[in-house]
Amino acid sequence: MSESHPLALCYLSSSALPRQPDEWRSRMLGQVRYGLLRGNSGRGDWPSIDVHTPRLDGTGDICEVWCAPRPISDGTSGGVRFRHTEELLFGTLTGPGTEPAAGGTDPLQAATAEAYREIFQAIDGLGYPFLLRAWNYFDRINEDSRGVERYRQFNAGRQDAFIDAGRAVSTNVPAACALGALEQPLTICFLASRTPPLPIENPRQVSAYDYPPEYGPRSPTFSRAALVRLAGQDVLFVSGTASIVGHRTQHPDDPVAQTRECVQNLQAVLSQANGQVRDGRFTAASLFYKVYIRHPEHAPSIQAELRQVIPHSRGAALLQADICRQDLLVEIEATAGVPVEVL
Ligand code: 3EB
Repeated sequence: MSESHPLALCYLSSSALPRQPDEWRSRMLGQVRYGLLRGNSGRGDWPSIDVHTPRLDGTGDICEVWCAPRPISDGTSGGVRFRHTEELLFGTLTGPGTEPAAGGTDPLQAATAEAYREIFQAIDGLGYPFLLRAWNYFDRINEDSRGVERYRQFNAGRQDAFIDAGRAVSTNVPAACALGALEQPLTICFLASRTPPLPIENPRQVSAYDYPPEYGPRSPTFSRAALVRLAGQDVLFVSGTASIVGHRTQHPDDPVAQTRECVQNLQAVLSQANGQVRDGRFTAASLFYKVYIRHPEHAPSIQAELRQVIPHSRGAALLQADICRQDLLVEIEATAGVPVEVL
């Protein structure tokens, strides 16, 4: 692992974590463990969450580990567990499970608003006010509860919290993703910084914060990517990227065509970002991908297509998850500009 970079990524199984040298583990900002999980092995002295998204490309789990040269300190703030460096803060938060409550606002909307309030309180209080990237997971994302789809309730709660905190709900918004995982209480991890990112949009797509109301009364609050310069290193956090052109889903019944469309959208985002950086070009081939797939039986054809269209990538983790629109079969995300180690 590159020791000089302000931010680096490592992918390994949780069983391999304890085998890493202490010095390596001392650089961990935090960990996200993906798979069909039992128990909570692989936990340590850093923020950590488990995401119940079975692996479709192997057995066991895969941990995404964020590393930094010398994390300065860690702690908790409300429900947020965090660890930070001079420039960056990684945090995790797990909300309450969403048992339907009697009457009032739907519990997921309220839980989401509360979670984001706690995140904003934490990052504002600690001096890392710029939310760069958020990963959101919760169960039954496409199910209705009280006549409203849970993803839409999540969007309402998220937007409530941004507004209550006096934050922008368009243009200057973080990169994000929101996926459905199995029996998953609202679970969020995020990166925040001391310096503001540059939000990146995709010219092929309507900005999500400008989606028309047919996708829900409250628009999603995210940008297509967030570009941040950390000690001379340009890092690009690419949001979950799906088969959407304009605001419409493309190829509703064709997982392979959706995969191709996702990659075209990714390329468009990378190329927008490349127009904003002085040196170094972000390329699709240099990335390691997380690929969320709705139906496990689509995994082989999606994987084959990805190998065709991005032949020399650093690889990918294929995970079973529900995507936020019923007709989306696949969603792809990555982080560019960070060294990636796949152990
Ligand atoms: C889309 O482009 C697909 O609600 O945070 C992608 C990334 C999607 C982030 C979110 C949703 C989110 O609209 C879905």
